[in-house]
Amino acid sequence: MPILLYSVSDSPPTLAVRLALEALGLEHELVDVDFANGEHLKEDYAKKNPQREVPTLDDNGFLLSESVAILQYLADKYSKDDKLYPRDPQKRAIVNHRLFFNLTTYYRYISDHMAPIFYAYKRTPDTLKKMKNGLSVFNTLLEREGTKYAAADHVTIADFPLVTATACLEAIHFNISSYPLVAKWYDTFKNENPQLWAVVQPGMMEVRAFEQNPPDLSHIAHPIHPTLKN
Ligand SMILES: N[C@@H](CCC(=O)N[C@@H](CS)C(=O)NCC(=O)O)C(=O)O
Repeated sequence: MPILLYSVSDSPPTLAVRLALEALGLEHELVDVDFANGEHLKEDYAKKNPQREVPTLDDNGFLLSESVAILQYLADKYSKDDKLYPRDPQKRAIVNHRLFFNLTTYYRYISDHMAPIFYAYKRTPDTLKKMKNGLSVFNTLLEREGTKYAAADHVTIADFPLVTATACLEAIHFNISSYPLVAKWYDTFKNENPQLWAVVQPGMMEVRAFEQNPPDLSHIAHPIHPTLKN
């Protein structure tokens, strides 16, 4: 049975995992989760992922959620060499650092700033400030390490979620030129990896469309978002 990935087409963490599947050349099937109707919140889905989030991987019955854990698992299990996820402890530590930097800071603040599209929170000077701080830190990391990609001179799994997070900024027309090394890294990724960018671009365009016309999720009873029914 091929690998299954429970997915939402414009979800940045889902797209990051799809980049890994593509980079590893793994046969897989996307199982579309009907986010707009709260399918991920239902008990059936919660059996697969109690966090009620996408993505969730099903590798022949082995269920795994949290995109970073999935990226690490796929690279560990299926990579033919150690380029995408180096085995050298220090090189691997840099990749892990970038993955956690993205999860805890960079994407977190981008997502908080973007969330109003989906959940009618307010975009505030504070969400903007935190997002800009994440960008500034990423720019500094690229400057200090002097690498072409986020964690090495070649693509690693660290680039995947950082790219899909940055694609959200492109979707909402946030200009990243004040962070020149981030802008250069993002362009390099797109230009040197067109087959990977082709995975992300349609999702980025969907987020862009939602920025113009936010989806109406008000009918969904959601356990954590106070702007929806509880
Ligand atoms: N830390 C998780 C975050 C996943 C996540 O935030 N997924 C969003 C879609 S982009 C989700 O499923 N949200 C559920 C909801 O908002 O109800 C990961 O990296 O996999």
